[in-house]
Amino acid sequence: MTPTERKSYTDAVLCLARKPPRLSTALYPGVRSRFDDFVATHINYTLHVHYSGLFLPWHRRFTWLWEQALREECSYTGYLPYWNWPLWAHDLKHSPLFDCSETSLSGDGEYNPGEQSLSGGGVTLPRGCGGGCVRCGPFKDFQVHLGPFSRDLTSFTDIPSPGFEYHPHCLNRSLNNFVSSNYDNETVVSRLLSSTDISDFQLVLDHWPARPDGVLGPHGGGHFSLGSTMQDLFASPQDPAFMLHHGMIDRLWAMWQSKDERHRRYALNGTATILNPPWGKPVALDTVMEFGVLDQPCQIKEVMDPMGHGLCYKYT
Ligand SMILES: [Cu+2]
Repeated sequence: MTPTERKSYTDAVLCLARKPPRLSTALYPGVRSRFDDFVATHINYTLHVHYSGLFLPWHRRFTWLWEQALREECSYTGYLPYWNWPLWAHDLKHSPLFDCSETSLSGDGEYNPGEQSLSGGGVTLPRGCGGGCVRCGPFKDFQVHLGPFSRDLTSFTDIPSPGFEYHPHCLNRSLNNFVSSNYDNETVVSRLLSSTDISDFQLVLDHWPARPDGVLGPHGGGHFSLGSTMQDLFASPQDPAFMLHHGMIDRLWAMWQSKDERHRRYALNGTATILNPPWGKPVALDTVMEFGVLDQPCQIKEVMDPMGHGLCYKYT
């Protein structure tokens, strides 16, 4: 993107953050803007659309709806950008995305001496470079309203506290080259694109190399390389980088699908429940996905082709 195109994108995002929400603030106290409608919708469906058969199709439509809102409600004339991870995986803060210039998505947060390294499942992720509030670039002093949620995936079966409560706080970033260079590099992307079937693709995306302990794949890697706002499984769309991260995931899925139309275009695997428990209902092409106030429900088969059913986009 040219610098002008980048600026028009962040201007449109800031515009959505100033527009009134469609969700009721009485029912969803933390929803204060149109931007927050997207965050709350993501929170609402989190326990269905992650680590499950709904992950790829649901986020495809979610990012498309975001692009539509930017265009229809904020006069954006460009496209949803994607974050091409390997280009800057070794040096996030000098990336045009995160250098904190006026044409970036802002950059690192202020240094927070209290930020800890993260351990779990046999891996330790060293702390990032920031850990505090973002104080420069287009999202300088940006206020988010929802979360934070606990990182523990296994301790709940319903939307946990703080739910949709109003908790104004700053956008937190902590750029982490260790995470991005290990989990979002060229080798990982090539491995993802050479996946043999959809379950292999999903495994590489979320756990690579394949381990039951939840080692990060490039999906988690992108989330964990940016800081605590982006690490939040429920409320991560509050980091303006979220949609670009998912743009890249969608791009790689689309590229992978188009390499073998017959076997991959409509390939699905998994259930409609997080972590695919044995009792989860397997997804199928006629499984209905919901988007709350963002859109009518639609069937999975309507999003399997980015050029079909009114989506009408492609990646170059
Ligand atoms: Cu998500």
